[in-house]
Amino acid sequence: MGMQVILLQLLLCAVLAQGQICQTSAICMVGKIWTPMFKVVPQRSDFFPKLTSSVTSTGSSSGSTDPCVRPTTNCEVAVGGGYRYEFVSELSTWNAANEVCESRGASLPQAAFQGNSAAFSALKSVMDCRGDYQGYWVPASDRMNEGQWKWRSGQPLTNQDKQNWQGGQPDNSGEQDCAYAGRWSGYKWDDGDCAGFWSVVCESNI
Ligand SMILES: [Ca+2]
Ligand SMILES: [Ca+2]
Repeated sequence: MGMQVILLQLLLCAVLAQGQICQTSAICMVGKIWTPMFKVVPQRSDFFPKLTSSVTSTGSSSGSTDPCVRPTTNCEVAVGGGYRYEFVSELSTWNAANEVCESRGASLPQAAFQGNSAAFSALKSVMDCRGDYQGYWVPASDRMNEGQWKWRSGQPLTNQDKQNWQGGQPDNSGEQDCAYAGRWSGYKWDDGDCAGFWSVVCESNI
């Protein structure tokens, strides 16, 4: 990725953050993609209603000082319901999130949101693992046809799938076409900007 692209992403982040502070601490390789490691610091209490100012992660930390090496914890991988879940990225766009999972032979979490409660419990334990990440991408979008939500695989969302939405969502506020699960709602979904930045857990069959 060239510097111009990185600068563009910085600009995008600044625009999309809308009142939050956008910082980049390092340019790191995520999967095969050079990615700025943004730290979006929420300032709007209405956007992150349950965010606390000092949240520490659970589990043991590796204590690395390399900005491209996340402190690892013993709760970033979990297995349940026939699926394996692994935390792989702090902040990615929806496209990059799908690509980083697919490059690992996995996908963003889908089975966990389709009634597989053991899978959801495993996914939740990974999403809860690091308390400072507030949202996680879901492989569903309505980018092709507004209001026609589909899984990344192309399958339309069923009525049961749609029970994942938070109350009042999806609202397409300001053009929102990609789904993410918000910690503050118990990981119910909101539609967000596909170029926004949320965290990434990958799902794979075991
Ligand atoms: Ca939309
Ligand atoms: Ca929304």
